[in-house]
Amino acid sequence: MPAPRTVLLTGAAGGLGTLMRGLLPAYGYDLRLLDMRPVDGEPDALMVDLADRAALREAVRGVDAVLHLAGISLESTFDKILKANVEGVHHLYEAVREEGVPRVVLASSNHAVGFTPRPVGDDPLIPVDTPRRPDTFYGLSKSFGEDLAQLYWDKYGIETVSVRIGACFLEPVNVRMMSVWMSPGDGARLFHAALTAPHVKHSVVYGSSANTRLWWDLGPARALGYEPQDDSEQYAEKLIAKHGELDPANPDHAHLGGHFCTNPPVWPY
Ligand code: NAI
Ligand code: 15L
Repeated sequence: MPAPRTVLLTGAAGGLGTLMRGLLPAYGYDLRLLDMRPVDGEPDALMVDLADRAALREAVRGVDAVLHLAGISLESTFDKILKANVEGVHHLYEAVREEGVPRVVLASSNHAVGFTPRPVGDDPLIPVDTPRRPDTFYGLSKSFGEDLAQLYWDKYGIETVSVRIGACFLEPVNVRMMSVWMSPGDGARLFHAALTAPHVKHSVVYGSSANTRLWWDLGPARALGYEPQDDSEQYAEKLIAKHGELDPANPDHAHLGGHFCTNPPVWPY
């Protein structure tokens, strides 16, 4: 596959979409933006709901790849998750198949494996082939997305990198996040690697920085050419002074998914 130039970025109005539409053009991409909401400062962005199959097909026409970030990004009702994240991702893959787009980079999430106990002490890092253990309907929809991506590779030869993103924000805001944090700069590096690596078939990788307190294996991401530059440890003193170290007796600290396992944040719409 030649290096993609024109990339459809879905979810462009969201937090991660906003960070990536700022950073990815420096890698030479011509981004086509899509969201169901207006995208600040981008009057040409396509306002399309993932429910609208005809509009989605038009949106993917002619692009070299899709970076699919759109969808519900927290817990919600099963019905809302079903529409946005299950039917929505199916509609996206159907559009991609119909229009012959060769590569998708899919925003999966650590919450597809959120009930996996976090490593403690000398425990090995969690591999990408650890059994799926979703911690929410949201995590379950990400698990579905990974399976759908595998199906579209096996059946139609559409390549996908499913990125189980940890938490991509400007800074980690709690002690768990020091283990799963992906700096925006590393996010752009990883998405660029996922868009350009040759012969990815369907690959699943974890998405985070090279954190000192990392919980999972970044080997598969590095195999795509990803070279993380950041480490959340620079925030450790401040965060530990504020919150203390992780407490093994606290259920919110027991699993990869943190408080999504106990009291997940709910999507507001
Ligand atoms: P966000 O909630 O800020 O943005 C999601 C965007 O998707 C919103 O702008 C929303 O309008 C759009 N959207 C939702 N439903 C849609 C629909 N039916 N049709 C069209 N657009 C729709 O989420 P964020 O943080 O930017 O995350 C982006 C993606 O990355 C999500 O898929 C999320 O699950 C995934 N992810 C993000 C992480 C992070 O740290 N930000 C961590 C793990 C996964
Ligand atoms: C996610 O999947 C969410 O989309 C994001 O908002 C963060 O909360 C992140 O996981 C996390 O695990 O912290």
